[in-house]
Amino acid sequence: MSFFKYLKTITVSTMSFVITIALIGGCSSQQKGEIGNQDAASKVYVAPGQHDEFYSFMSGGWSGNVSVYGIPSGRHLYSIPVFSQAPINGYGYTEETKAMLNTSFGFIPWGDTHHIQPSKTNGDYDGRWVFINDRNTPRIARIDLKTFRTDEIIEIPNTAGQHSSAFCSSNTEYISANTEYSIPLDKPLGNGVDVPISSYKENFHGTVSLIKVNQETGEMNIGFQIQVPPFDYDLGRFGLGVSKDWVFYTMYNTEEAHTLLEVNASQKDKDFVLAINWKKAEQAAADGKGQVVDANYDHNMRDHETGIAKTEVMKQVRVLKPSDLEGAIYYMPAPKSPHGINVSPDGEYISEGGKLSTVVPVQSFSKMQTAIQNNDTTGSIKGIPILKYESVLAYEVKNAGLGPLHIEYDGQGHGYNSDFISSEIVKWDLKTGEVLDRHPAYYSTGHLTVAGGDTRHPYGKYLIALNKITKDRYLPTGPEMYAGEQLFDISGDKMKLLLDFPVEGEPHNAAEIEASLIDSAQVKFFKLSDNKNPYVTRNEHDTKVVKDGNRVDVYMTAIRSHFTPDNIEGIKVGDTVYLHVTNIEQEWDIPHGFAMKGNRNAGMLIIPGETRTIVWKPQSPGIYPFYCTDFCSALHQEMQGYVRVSPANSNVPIKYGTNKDI
Ligand code: K7E
Ligand code: CUA
Repeated sequence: MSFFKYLKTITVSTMSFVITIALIGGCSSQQKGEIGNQDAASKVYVAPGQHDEFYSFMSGGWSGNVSVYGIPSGRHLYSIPVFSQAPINGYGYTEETKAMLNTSFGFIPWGDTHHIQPSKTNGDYDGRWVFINDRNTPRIARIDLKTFRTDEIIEIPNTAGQHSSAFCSSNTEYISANTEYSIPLDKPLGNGVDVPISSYKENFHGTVSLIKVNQETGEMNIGFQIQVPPFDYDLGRFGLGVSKDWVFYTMYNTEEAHTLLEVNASQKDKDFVLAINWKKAEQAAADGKGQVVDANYDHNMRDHETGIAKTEVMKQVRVLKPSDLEGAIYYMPAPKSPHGINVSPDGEYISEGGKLSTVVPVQSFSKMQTAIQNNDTTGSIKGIPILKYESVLAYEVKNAGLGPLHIEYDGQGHGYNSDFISSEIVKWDLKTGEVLDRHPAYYSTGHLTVAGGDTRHPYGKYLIALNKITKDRYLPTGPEMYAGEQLFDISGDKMKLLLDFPVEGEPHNAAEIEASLIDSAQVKFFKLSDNKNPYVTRNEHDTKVVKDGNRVDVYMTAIRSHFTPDNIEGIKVGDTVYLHVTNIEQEWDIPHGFAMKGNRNAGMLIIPGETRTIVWKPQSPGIYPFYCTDFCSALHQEMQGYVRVSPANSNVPIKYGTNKDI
């Protein structure tokens, strides 16, 4: 054993000992169900300087973003701005990033993220991208895992309350996104959008959208939509393995209620899973089936050359009807108001969390195929045949707890479901549905995630319960608290609770990707020579201030520990000043920040090799200091400058410089 390894062993065991003592000391945590032993502490202990085994990407719910944690430590590594402006680095405030938040409704600086899905190759994570939905303004984002940045956002027309999204097929051919709140549609799909709410049954529609992903670039484009009955499409999963050509969605409100849904959408004993053979649907679209209709939706992409996001307004979309998909679209009955749905790693089992039922039904893909061949149906709805519940059912998990919401698989022959009402995780045998273990969770679990649980080969080691109610688990932070996650060890017969950790916003869903798929490919800084931003300044000699009418462009550089220029005069009230700052460092983890006194805007963080632009409209004459916000060097405090703003009618000329009287 090397000396350092020896030292590490001592450190680990000493720390575990300390943690153990701490846990034993707190008997209240014992009462709350902790195992509180050295075993648990050492399993989540990642020594200083060591890295976690997994990245956990968590949706942020109403944060509108994605946060990234290390597993098993629960360390918060980063938050990725997606649908919400992020003053932390200027995302959505800088000229380069603003267009990412454009929509057909205008600039929308906030979102509600629910379902994160990593890209896949052959049904396993490939570490290229993660996709996530915005439920409120229907759109889907793609995050590049080399930079942990949002590279693309596409709006989804003809949908609302887009909850049943963003799910990814086995080879990232498609991302799927569906309507939760059905809406009226314009002609030729509907009778127009200005209709009475009470005409829901006649005039409202749902759509399923399949978004094609470019295999090289990741670029998304809506392949086609399918117009479906006005139910509330809730969650979905693509098949895997034997079922990989299919996609499955849960739905509620087959009652087609439009008010007091908590009562009116819970009338029927059964709702449905919608099953679509997306390969056949793709073929139907390629054959020209359906119709191409007018639409209006924004597609925002970051240009990799200039680093500037651009919006393309899209004007058309192809929409298919169930009648175009004969033999490729079916309903399978499910217990009332099902929520989560998942497909087992081999693709054979499809199970839903029937949140108002105490059983978890598990359907068999092979039985479903037989039922389709035998035309084993009980009628149809708007051209979609309904397969018989009993004909496709593999088994029901009895005693699945109260309020089963979500399901995951570990790849070792087990399924797990979360329970919102009885606050527990239930483990069952994937072949028989026999309940093998149950463990309390604190409290009211929504999604749960097994590391790699939605792939062909789940890692299976850890399960995370994403709990809604945090209550007494942490030091209180007033009336508002972050959600709390619980990490379980699922490597043995019995689930063991290892760790509680609070997380940003409300993570509805998470995905764990093994670190080795991502960490070695990280971009550390951008090559200055590759910077094609039209406002780049590659060296201090090229810095300048250009005034054209009321527009002033400041071409500025930042390097430890000064800006060039750092004294500027000749700017007047009424001018619009574009501050283009290029970080000319070429080293990892040396960002510079930029903030201007009185600017009605955020500051910005500029990564080495990049140019970022913030707009400033000075309101009154005076001297305006600016400074670097990121403690970049021992002389960081000195990284500052002054702008003189003169009255609108003054004749102070443009002058600028660093280390001279201008
Ligand atoms: Cu169950 Cu939006 Cu997937 Cu929350 S969702 S829990
Ligand atoms: Cu640059 Cu502080």
